[in-house]
Amino acid sequence: MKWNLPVNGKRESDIVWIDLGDLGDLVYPQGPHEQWQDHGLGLLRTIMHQNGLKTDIVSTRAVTSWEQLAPKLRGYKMALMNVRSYTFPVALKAAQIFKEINPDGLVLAGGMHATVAPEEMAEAEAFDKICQGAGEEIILDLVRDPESFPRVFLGQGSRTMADWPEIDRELWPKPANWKEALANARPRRAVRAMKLERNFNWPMEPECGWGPPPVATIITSRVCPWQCVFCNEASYIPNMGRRPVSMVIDELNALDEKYGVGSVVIHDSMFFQNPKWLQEWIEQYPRRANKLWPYWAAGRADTVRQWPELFTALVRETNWNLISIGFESGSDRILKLLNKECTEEDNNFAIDLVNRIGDEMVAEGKEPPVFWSNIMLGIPGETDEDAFKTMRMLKRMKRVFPSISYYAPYPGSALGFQLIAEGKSLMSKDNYHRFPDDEKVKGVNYGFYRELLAGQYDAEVNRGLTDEQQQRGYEGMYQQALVKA
Ligand code: B12
Ligand code: SF4
Repeated sequence: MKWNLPVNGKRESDIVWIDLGDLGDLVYPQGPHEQWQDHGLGLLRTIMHQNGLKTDIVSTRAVTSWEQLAPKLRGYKMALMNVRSYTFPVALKAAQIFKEINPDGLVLAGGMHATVAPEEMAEAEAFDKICQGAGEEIILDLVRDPESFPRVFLGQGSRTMADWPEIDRELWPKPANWKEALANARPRRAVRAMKLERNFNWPMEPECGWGPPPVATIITSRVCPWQCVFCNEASYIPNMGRRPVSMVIDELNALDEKYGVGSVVIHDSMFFQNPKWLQEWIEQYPRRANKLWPYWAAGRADTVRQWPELFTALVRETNWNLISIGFESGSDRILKLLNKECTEEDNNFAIDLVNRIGDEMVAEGKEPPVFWSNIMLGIPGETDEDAFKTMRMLKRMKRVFPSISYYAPYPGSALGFQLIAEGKSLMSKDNYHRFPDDEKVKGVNYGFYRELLAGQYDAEVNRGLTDEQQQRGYEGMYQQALVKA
């Protein structure tokens, strides 16, 4: 039998992890975020390797066509994958290819999509075992004896993240080898692959404009307790103790000593929760971390307003310099509809506070904090005036990276389930995959939003704003800020 090497090196096992994402994302990525590594895969693969279950890795992101993927999967007895709704189409195709060339092979799948849409997974014959929920406490038993599990079953997570091992980052996929890219892609793309390989900093992650490379992504908490109707992950991820501050710092220091760390991305859905933990972070991070690395992390406007001193101390003392806030909308009507539990006033409070802290820091000769501002447009029920208010809110922010997306009805969320049930979702199972400007819900006038982002309604948006605010977001800038969602 002809054995093709997996993307990242020698074949060492008859079990393969298939890392999922759009074809080519690790060859000639469209944007930085597609290059980020999967902590679910990293965690489970680390647990397996530490317990003697060696695996190989193949990534759909490191090839540019299905024809390239197929030979890399030949000869394996088992494939594992972490399926999210946005990777479901890729997962399905990869599983089907795997089964075609390894008819006796088994595909074991878990992840968010398996958790929230198990019936969609079960419909596809290619998935032999489907694990809903967390997998860290069952992965070893599952791989050793898959037949002892029913086809669809509930996994088991750790009680606390303190029980998770540090991810062995060398188990993450590498960016594509440029020579392989040259053999398979057009020369210009191979040049991009070469640049990517050089700048990726594997097994750390690449720079994405948020902070200096190499970037360390980490997760300190697992679940956000709020219930926004477009997200509400608390309804499908069980609560779990946060990783102790000391473990987070030890891990960053160890990564720094081994690979070097330039900046940190804290991938928690909600970093700014649990004041006791945050207070400890303020006390320990500046003292114990090898360096006060700047970091990206997420918060909410209402809690910024509730705990302004804590927030200010985090920004000033721990170098939280990229503050992701899910503002979503600048209109109370829409915020209510989303069950965001934040008001226009909360949003304005957070904006004014960060603007002020930024001005003070500039005056002190320091780097000011910047918002990563999550905004949704095209929410069912949104009026033109609601959308103008949202854009107006964005223009109040002095220093901001806007991250704008059209609302996407993901399964798992209350509003997503409702729109799917009403037949209004345009996100079909073969098109969960999102592009920034595609249309996601029936009845939404996307033409209006495209024009809005292109600056055609600037006169309405600028109403009531100061001259300085009006200058912000030059024509077309918000259009470029539209992200894949
Ligand atoms: C970090 C993160 C990101 C990062 C990095 C993603 C990456 N490369 O992994 C970034 C910022 C890029 C991102 C982007 C997006 N994300 Co995101 N993201 C997360 C977040 C906050 C953490 C993911 C994580 O690492 N969790 C920790 C690991 C350990 O958990 P896990 O991967 O789920 O794996 C566990 C289980 O699922 C299970 N498991 C997994 N695989 C397997 C396999 C087997 C065999 C078994 C047995 C078990 C098993 O065991 C693991 C250990 O417990 C989650 C929310 C969350 N709290 O999980 C959202 C989340 C996954 N993202 C989501 C969404 C919607 C998006 C976006 C579309 C958002 C947007 N609107 O732009 C984009 C899409 C990006 C793209 N490529 O197109 C949704 C997915 C919803 C769904 N139904 O799938 C989530 C759940 C957030 C939410 N509540 O809406 N995201
Ligand atoms: S949108 Fe943000 S605040 Fe709301 S539930 Fe999701 S992570 Fe939590």
